[in-house]
Amino acid sequence: MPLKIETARIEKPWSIGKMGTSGLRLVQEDYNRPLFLEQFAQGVADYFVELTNMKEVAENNKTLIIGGDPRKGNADRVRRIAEIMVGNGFRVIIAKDSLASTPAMSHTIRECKAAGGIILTASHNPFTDVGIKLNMSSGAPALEETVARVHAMQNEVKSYSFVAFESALEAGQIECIDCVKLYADLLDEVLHFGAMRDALALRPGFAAAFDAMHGAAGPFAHEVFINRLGLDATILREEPREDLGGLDAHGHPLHPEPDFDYIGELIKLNATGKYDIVAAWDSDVDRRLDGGKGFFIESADEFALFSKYAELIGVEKLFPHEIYFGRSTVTAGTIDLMQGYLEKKFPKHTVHAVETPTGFKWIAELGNWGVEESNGVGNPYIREKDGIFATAFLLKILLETGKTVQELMEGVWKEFGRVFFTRGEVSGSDENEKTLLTSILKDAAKYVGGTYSTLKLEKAGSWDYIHPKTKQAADTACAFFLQFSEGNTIKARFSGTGSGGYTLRVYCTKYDTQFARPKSPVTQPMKDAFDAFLAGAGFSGKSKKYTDANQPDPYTG
Ligand code: G16
Repeated sequence: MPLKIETARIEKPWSIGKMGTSGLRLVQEDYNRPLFLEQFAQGVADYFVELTNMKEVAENNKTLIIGGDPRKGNADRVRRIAEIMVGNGFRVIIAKDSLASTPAMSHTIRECKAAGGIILTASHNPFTDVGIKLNMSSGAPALEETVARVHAMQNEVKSYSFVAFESALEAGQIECIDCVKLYADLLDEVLHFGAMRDALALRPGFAAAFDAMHGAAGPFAHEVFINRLGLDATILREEPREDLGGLDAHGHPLHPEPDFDYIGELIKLNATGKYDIVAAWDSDVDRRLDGGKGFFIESADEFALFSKYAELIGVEKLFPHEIYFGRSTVTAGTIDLMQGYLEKKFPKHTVHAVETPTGFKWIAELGNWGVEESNGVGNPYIREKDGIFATAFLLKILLETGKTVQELMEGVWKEFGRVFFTRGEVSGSDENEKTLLTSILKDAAKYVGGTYSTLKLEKAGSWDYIHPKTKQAADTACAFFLQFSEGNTIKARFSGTGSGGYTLRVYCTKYDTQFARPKSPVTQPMKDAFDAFLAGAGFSGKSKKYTDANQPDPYTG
C-alpha cells in the first residue's frame, strides 16, 4: 500500500530562533506551543531534502536517525518528528525506546550511512528545558552554514507533511535500532574489551562507582561496564527518568551535569577511597567527570593523560599525516605544553595543538580528538564528545599501568606542569546588563596597566578563530581575554545553551610547575581581580558559581 502523506497548514507560523552552541534549547512551554515542533521539524526536513537532492548521494542517504535523552516529552517528540520526516520522503531509524546518547547517535549515523540525525536533548540543562541538535552525515554537529540555512528554512515554513506513525512503521519506513549494542560494539573494537577483562581478572577487588544522573547514560554504562567488561560497578541514578532526578531540596530542578555542584553522592563515595574509578555523565552522555580513589580529574588534564597514551587506541592510525589535538580556547592549555613530547611520540606526523571556538563541532571537524571546558572529550572513532568512552579509556589506562588516577595525573603534571583551572559565571536576566558587560569586555584594552585587587592587567582583547585548514577567520570574537600579572589569565564568553537570561562564562587559568598545591588560593586572586575589574568599569554584578567551590582537593597545604 502506498503511504498516505497528509499535509496541514500552519496558520500562524512561529519565529524560530537560531541554534546556539549546540542545538536550539528552550523551556518546555516554548517547544510545546501548538505546531512549534511541526514547524521546526518541517524546516529540518526541507533542509535535508535540499541537501540530499543537491549532491550525488547513495540510496540509503535518504535516511535520518532520531533519538535523544529521556527528558519529559521526548519520546512523543521523537515519534512526531519521525512522522514528519517520512512525510517528506525519508526513511527513519529511531533509537530503541527513543533513547540514545549523543555519541551513540553520531556513531549510528555513520554506521547507517544516513544523511544526518536529529538528537533530542538539552544536555546539561534541567528537565524543564528541551533541546534539539542536528548532526550531519559525518556524524558531526551541524556547522554555521547549515545552522543558518536551517534557520532560514524553518522560518519560511507554512505547512507540514506527515505520515501516521503506525502506517510508516508497517511500511518499513520507520525502523528501530539498538544504539546501545551498536555503540558498545564500537567501544569493544576500539578498546579491546577481551584484554581489559583479562586484566580485570588479575585485579580482584577493583571497584567502580558511577552516576548516570537519571539521563540516557544508565543503559550504556550497564552494557559497557557491567555486561561486557564484568566490572564490579555501583551505578547511582541508573534509571533514565523523564524528570532527570526532579527537584533538589530547595525545589529547584536538578541539573544532569557532571559538575561538583550536582554529584554529591558520588563525591561521598569517592571520598571513601574504595573505588578505583568513578565517573558521572550528563543527560546525553557526551560529557564526563572521571576520577578514582578520592581524586577527580579536570577535563584538560585528563585529555593530556589520554594524549600520553593515545597509541593504546591507535589515534595515529586515524590521522594519515597530521594529528590535530584540539581544545576549545577557554579550556586549560595543558595539551599545548605537550607539543614537543607529542612530536617525538609521533615522528611520522605533523602535530598540531589547535585552539578552537567553544562547541565540540569545531573539534569534531578536525578529527574529533580534543577536549573542551565543559567536561567533554572526543572519541576519535566518531564525531562527538563522548562520556562513556572517556571513562572506559581511563579504565584501560589504569589497567595497563597499574597506577591510581592520582599517580597518573601527578606523572603528567611532573612532566609538563599543571594548569590550574576554574570556571564561574556572571548571570542575569536584564538585556541592558548584558549589553554593558559586552561593551566593557570589548573595550577592556583601555584598562591595561590598571591594578585590580592584587593583579595588574597586562593585556586584553579578543581571541578570534582562524581555521587551521582553510585559514579563514571566524565572523565574531570567540572569547574575550584579560591577561593579568604572574600568568593569571581570564577568558570570558557568553553561553549559547541557556533558555533564558544571559550567562557570561568566566574561565580562569594559571600555569604552575608546583602542582601539589591547593587550588583555591591559586584561583582566588583571579576571581577577585575579575570582580574588581568589573566594578572599576562600572558593572555592579559579581562572578559566582566557580567550579572549584565544591571540588574535593587532594592538596590541603
Ligand atoms: C555544548 C557544546 C560544548 C559547550 C557546551 C556549553 O555541549 O557542544 O562545546 O561547552 O555546550 O556551552 P555554553 O558554554 O555555550 O553553555 P552540550 O553537551 O551542552 O551539547
